[in-house]
Amino acid sequence: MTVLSTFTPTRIEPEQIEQFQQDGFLLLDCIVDPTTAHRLRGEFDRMFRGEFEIGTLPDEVNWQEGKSDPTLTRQICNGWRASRLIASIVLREDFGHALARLMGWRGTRIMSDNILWKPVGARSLNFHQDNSYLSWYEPTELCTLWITLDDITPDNGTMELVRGSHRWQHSEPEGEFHGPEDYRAPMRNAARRQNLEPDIVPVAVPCGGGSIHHGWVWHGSGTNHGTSPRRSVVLHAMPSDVLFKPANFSRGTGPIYSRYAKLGSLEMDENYFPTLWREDGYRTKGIDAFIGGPGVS
Ligand SMILES: O=C(O)CCC(=O)C(=O)O
Ligand SMILES: [Fe+2]
Repeated sequence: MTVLSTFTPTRIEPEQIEQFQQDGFLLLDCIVDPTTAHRLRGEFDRMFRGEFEIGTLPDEVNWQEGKSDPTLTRQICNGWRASRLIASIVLREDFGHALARLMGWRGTRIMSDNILWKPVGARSLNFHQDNSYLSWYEPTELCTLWITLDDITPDNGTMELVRGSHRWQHSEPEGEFHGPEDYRAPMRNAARRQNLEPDIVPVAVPCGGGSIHHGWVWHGSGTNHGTSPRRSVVLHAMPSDVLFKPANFSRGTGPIYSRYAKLGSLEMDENYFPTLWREDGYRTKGIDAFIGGPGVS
């Protein structure tokens, strides 16, 4: 049984930490309120039409209206660079605090955000372990806050998490990420190799709710067979003290995010991977001025 936790980001309870360590995830009843979810859905419309508020392009624009395959799930990564509304969610200090508490980190940086929109009929996202894409920094740790902007129904292609799979062996990415025929196959193969029976838990929560999952948890999502779209805002976060690992830039998402590596230094640049929260009170200067600038009401 998975209970829906109440999410008070600055007050993560010891029982929530225990459940997170056990299952590798938490399901949450309310992360953002309905008004915020409504505003975010409007921003999704604009961004997938190619209207980027700031004029900066996100790091990955994998779908645009009129140009891209309508059967694929729409995806933009690091939308926060292009939209202060997205930034006001994924750069929240209290979210950084909550993820650090669950992971036992001294601080939290954003690795990237993910803007996902699976319209009715749009295809699956392949099962994967997030950390297997991240060999470009170390320690390779990630924690993800996933927020749905629509009510989840049993058939509208919500994310599925496999309980306890953060303790499974680490697997390499396998197959196409967008729209594979059998989206659960890589996870089933991994389970078979280890003689394990997967316990698949759909993130079945109301609009504004969501989940937090550990970077080694297996997850993916099926085709949207429902009657309503499924949109999510995702914060992928890493520990504040990570460093680049130059030998591995060519793997996973390394070729995209290594463009922010400094010359002659393995340090992460605060401008591209800001620190959301740190136990000593530090937060990257300028985030709040950026978010609060004119144009965000
Ligand atoms: O929303 C989904 O279907 C998958 C999202 C995902 O892979 C993630 O949040 O790490
Ligand atoms: Fe993922």
